[in-house]
Amino acid sequence: MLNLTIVGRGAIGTLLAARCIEQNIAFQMWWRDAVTTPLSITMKDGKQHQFQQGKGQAPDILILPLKAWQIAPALDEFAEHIPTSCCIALLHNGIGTETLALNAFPDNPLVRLTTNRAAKKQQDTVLETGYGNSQAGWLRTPGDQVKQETEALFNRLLSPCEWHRDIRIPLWNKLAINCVINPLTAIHNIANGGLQSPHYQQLIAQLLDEFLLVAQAEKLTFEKSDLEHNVSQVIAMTAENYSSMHQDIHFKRPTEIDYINGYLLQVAASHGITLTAHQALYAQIRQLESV
Ligand code: KPL
Repeated sequence: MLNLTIVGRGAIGTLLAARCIEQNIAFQMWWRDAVTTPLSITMKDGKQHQFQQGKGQAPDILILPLKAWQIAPALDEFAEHIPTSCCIALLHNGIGTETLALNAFPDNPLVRLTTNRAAKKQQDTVLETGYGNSQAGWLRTPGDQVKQETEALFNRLLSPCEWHRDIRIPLWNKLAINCVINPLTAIHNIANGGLQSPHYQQLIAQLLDEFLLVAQAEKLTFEKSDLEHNVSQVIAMTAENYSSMHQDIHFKRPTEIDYINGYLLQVAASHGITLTAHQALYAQIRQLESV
């Protein structure tokens, strides 16, 4: 049986641990030794689970369900302790940690995931807030047997989970959603559903136009109507929820802006493209982070 290790005390990591219990998958959680309080989660169906720090067996699969900005320090921390056979899985919003992981672990299999499952955390208590599908793709593919076992495991853990030959497509699709909903809800201090107001429609259209310019420069093909549909569908389906960036600003935590609008701005700059609307949101979030 594969030894699955989930790193950190984040909302999505805790949700994965609960999914392991539901799916009868053996796992351990790793977090800093100094933290001794258990983590607890309440699922949408009302079931509750509690977790303690694991025993420290060497993992076969190491999942990093962390904030994007926590990935670089985590990679540094694990680089020396993880065997080359261990599969490293990155699961976070935004884009930009993939090359870091490929360089930090030059021989390990690497998988990149994104999920629409949702959970939120306050202190040591997590609440499952939404169901959704997940997308996955290999950044570095292992041999056939490990590949099949790993894919089967993620299919159970994050079901329904769709595997892509080019993970960039689902990652950019999610980026389009996050680079609209996350900064706008954080700046205007509203739940996702607040973006249904006519007041925001022109700006949302401009943000998507700018996104498309960069995607085209990267030779990634998206239809504007699909992006508009996806953004409004997520807004409607998560209307009552507060976005992760809203929560980060609210609780005075660092945001993932550098991996969302910041990533888009960086790719745009590499093509000589200026994005006024994304630049303005980026500056406003940076300002909010500093107060
Ligand atoms: O991924 C999200 C987030 O909050 O980070 C969305 C899809 C915007 C849901 O709130």
